[in-house]
Amino acid sequence: MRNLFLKTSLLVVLFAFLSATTNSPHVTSTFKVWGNCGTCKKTIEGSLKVKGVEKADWNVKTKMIAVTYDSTKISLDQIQKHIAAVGYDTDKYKGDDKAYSKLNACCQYERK
Ligand SMILES: [Cu+2]
Repeated sequence: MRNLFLKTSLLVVLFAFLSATTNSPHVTSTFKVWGNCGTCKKTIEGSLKVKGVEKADWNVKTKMIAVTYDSTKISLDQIQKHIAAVGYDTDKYKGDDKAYSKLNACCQYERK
C-alpha cells in the first residue's frame, strides 16, 4: 500500500514537471542542418528571420543548429521547412532542389 502511494506521488511530480516545461512557450531545439561554410551559415540563419524565432545559431563545424523560438507562434516542423526552402537538408526535410542548385558552388554541400 505504501509502495503504491509512493509510486503515485512520483507520477504526480513527474507530470507536474512535464507540463511545466511544455507550457513554456520559449523552447530551444538543436538539430542537424547539412552545409559547408560561413555563407551557408548566413543563408541558414537568414531563413529563420521569421515571426516566432528568437535566436538561431548554426555551427559550421558540428553542422548543428540551435534555435530558440516561441512554440505558440511557430513549430519545429515549420522551422525546419524554412531551412529546407532555402536549399538546405535538415534531419527531417530535404532541401529544395531548385534553391540548392542556385547556391554558391562552395555551398553545394554533399547531399545525404
Ligand atoms: Cu556555404
